[in-house]
Amino acid sequence: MIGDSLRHAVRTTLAIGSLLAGISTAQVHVITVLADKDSRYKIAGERKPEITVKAGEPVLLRITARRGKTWNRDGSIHGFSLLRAKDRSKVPGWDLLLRPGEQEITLTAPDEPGEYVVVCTVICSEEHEGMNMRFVVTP
Ligand SMILES: [Cu+2]
Repeated sequence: MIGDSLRHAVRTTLAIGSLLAGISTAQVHVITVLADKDSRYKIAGERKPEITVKAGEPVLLRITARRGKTWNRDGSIHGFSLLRAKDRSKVPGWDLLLRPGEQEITLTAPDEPGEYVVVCTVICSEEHEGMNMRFVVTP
């Protein structure tokens, strides 16, 4: 009797869990980026990497980072920091430090549509200043 109700409770919990998982994976915008050893962001299939998101949408950033010539004492090898293009101000929650290998970060797209830029914040080589990419938020 107790066993039955426990099994029922477990089944119900699993059902709700897979339902929620289905909803979240359907809505989240997965973006795959390579922060490469030559101090460049790369996106598969794009000659010039660029990210476009919808204002306020959930984003799963899947980044693989490869070590350049230099890195931070704390082990960060590249940064991924989002700035508003008009005044270069940082977007809260989007100031990331990357470790070697693949990492996944859950984020929320900025609420304000417009032009942004992603910049590296780790001095990763003499090419570091050129490590940036366009980021567009659509309404
Ligand atoms: Cu870098």
